Amino acid sequence: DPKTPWWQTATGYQIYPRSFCDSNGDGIGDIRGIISKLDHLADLGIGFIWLSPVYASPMRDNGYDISDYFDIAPEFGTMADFDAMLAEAKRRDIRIVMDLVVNHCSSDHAWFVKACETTDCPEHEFFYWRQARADGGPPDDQRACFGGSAWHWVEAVGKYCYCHFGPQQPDLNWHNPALRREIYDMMNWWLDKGIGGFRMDVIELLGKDLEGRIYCEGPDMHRFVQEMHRECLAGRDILTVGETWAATPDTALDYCGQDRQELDMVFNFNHVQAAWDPVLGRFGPNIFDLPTHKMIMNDWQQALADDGWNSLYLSNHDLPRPVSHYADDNEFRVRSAKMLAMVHYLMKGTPFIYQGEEIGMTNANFTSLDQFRDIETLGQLTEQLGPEGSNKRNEKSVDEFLRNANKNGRDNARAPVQWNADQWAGFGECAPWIDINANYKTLNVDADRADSDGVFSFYQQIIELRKKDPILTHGTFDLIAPDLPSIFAYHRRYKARQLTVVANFTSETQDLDLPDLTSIKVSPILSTARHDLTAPPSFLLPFEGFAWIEDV
Ligand code: ISL
Ligand code: CA
Repeated sequence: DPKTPWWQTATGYQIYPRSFCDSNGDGIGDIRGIISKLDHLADLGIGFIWLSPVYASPMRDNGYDISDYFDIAPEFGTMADFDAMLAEAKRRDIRIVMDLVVNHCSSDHAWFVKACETTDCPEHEFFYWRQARADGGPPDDQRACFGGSAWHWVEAVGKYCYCHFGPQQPDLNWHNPALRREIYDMMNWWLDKGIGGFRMDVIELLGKDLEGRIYCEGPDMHRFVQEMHRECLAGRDILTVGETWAATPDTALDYCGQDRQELDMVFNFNHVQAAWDPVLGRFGPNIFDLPTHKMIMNDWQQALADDGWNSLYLSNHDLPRPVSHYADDNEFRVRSAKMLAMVHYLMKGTPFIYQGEEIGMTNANFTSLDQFRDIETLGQLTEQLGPEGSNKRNEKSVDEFLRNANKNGRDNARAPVQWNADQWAGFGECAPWIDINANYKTLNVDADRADSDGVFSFYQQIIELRKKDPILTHGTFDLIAPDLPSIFAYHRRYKARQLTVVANFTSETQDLDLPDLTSIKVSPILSTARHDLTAPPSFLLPFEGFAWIEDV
């Protein structure tokens, strides 16, 4: 077999610490809470954790606004807790991949504080400053991701500062060499501690060209990622994955092609955005369409067939719950959860499971605006309906916003992990910082794990298969019947063996008369509903999935 890096057979698991497990009864998940659940993750079989930020932060964006890259936020614990987590994870053969948020920092970071005190300190150049227009307005009309102008007026400096996300997340000026040196030293400090690599937050935004109004994939971005590779990543046995909303099958290899010396893989968001309203974005209605989804998956599989590597995921801390978004979170919830995992995690790439997905958790379904916590959701609320008291806010418009935020807002994934049926769902000992989904009494880790036919045990099987069967690591990918509106089917082939995956994305039984399907006796490897199948079925039950391997 070709030489296989560990991250090609390992499965990842994303932890959003605030919502994972609260060890000390303050309502906020923390590092000690994570340590207490490492056995759960070891049982699942994962090889690494992607840990969302735990660094010191005022938490305006729940840690994606870092005020000290060398320290741990007190609500999450201490550096000693972090080191203990690293060691405890290592004991279980689990690596820890850190979130690297270096497109911006917090306005509480010492760099920004100094940058505002005086203009002739090196730190002042770490940020982007512009004069006001003659009328006092911002240099241009760019909107911030979380609402309002992207140009934030800083009175002490008498200039505008560029903030792509929120006004307290000033963008870092990557064209400044001293800034880059600071970042690389910081990265090496963490890598020397023995972490398993980095997930790189909005890496495509580095080196933006504000004059030319090119924010994403600007002219110097790849140069900086290559420099980062030379300075920090080269020669280390780590995993790197970039968050890239703009990457396409045509540009993916610019980040992860072997000869590029940049990253191991990126997160593809083409399928995520394809389900968003073209104008209203994520807060518009959901327009998920299976043929489009299949085409995008196929394009990425083909583009990275021989070079680079795919990441595979169904959700993360910014996205809705997969059963709610792609399938059914009600009657067929369990079957849907298994089917989605089967279809996506048997493709070529490294799966990233988001916390709670391994038991098929569902969207939060809030009923009132005051339950939302997310800076983006609240910012977009104001952006779309005006501030509280505005005449654009009425029962109808609020209802509609609620409906859309419940479908696609970021708080869906941030409701606490449901561990058991006790009060507070076993998350902690008091009301958490964000509401628990009422379905925790029946939908929880204890209940699901007690069921040998539950979602967890199905995920265990997938993860185990990925570790041991090279067809999953190296096999080719061929989509079957791309236009079929209700069925996702594909083949993978490696060394005279063929894997076939078929799945029904609808709530109705579907006939299965696809071309390219054999009818000989086969060995099923995964089945989401019927366990007595010994040949490819002639129909699929609602949300049923089936996978088998045969010699060819
Ligand atoms: O969906 C989005 C764009 O409309 C944003 O919510 C998207 O999540 C963001 O562009 C990129 O996300 C990453 O960086 C953000 C942070 O809030 C997210 O949690 C993180 O994943 C700023 O650091
Ligand atoms: Ca806590």
